[in-house]
Amino acid sequence: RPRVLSGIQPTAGSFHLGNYLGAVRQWVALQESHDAFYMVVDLHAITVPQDPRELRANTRLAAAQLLAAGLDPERCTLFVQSHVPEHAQLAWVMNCLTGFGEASRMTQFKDKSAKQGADRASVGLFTYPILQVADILLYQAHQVPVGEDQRQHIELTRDLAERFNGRFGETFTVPEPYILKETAKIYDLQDPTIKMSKSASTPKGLINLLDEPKATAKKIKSAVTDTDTVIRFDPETKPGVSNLLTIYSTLTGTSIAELEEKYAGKGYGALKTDLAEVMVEFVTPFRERTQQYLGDPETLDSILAEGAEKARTVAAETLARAYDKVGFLPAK
Ligand code: AQP
Repeated sequence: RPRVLSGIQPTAGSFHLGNYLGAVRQWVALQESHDAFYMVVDLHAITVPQDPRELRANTRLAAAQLLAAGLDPERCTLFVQSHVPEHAQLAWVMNCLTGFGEASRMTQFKDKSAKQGADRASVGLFTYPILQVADILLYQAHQVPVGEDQRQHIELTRDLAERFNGRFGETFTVPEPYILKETAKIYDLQDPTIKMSKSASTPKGLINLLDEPKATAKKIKSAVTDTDTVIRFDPETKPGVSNLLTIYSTLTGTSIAELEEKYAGKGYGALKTDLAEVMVEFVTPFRERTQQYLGDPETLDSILAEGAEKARTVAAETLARAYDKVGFLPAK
């Protein structure tokens, strides 16, 4: 079975619809066909200031949401990044292989550091993509299911894997991004030209899966569309309507063409009312399942402990090979 790896940050509490449709949904599907490793990336979460208590709670909450979304510990390896120390260890080696200019070209760092003020941004935020390189290479992942915003980081991973292999001999699998065109980028409901994101979106533009279903329905109903009335998938000229059609189509398994036909001659109001209902039907059981997993922290922690043990077996083997290749003296 080919291997996949991906991670999600435990920073915001609730996952948003972009996280789910862009990434987590694919994780659930891929556990059936792939040897899948998924993690809550708490090391990445401290690249911006964090409250320790919140981080701990959000790490469990992220794991509970992944299980609620359909990850099955019998079918995939689910773990917390900091439980596997090899991530930080391989990241150091990868740091030493990355050019300063190369790391400086990462657009996500540029955006995020600009928002924080260049002097406030941590060195950890700067080297974040390199930790991500280590995350992926440790598991010899063939594919990495992510949203479009991560493409550049996967490119960096490929470059560094090839560089390491070229310099020290075949060690790492060179991974491919796994990005589904339809859901690669879910857009903000109020500004459908920017991606839905926990940091850039306004509350009305962002759907948090754990919000009150009623509030979520309201956000769908007040989503920005356009002055036209035709329901047609055309991201260039009708980004708002197209975004709603993408969400609707993915959550129900109905094709966009069928939706266009279904709503031909009807107004945006009808589309939004129905989509609001679809959303409520989706988030209601999701919230309940998340609460169930959270209500039993012992089971949750033991799932994560087992996951970490499985992950460490793979990670330790790769790290040992990489350490040997770069010339570290083995510890006796
Ligand atoms: N709008 C989106 N459309 C499609 N995929 C998305 N992802 C995030 N937003 C969208 C994908 O979700 C996965 C987890 O990403 P993350 O751990 O970076 O989560 P996040 O920090 O909560 O994502 P945000 O909202 O994008 O954070 P900020 O605002 O900090 O930039 C990834 O695979 C990502 O591609």
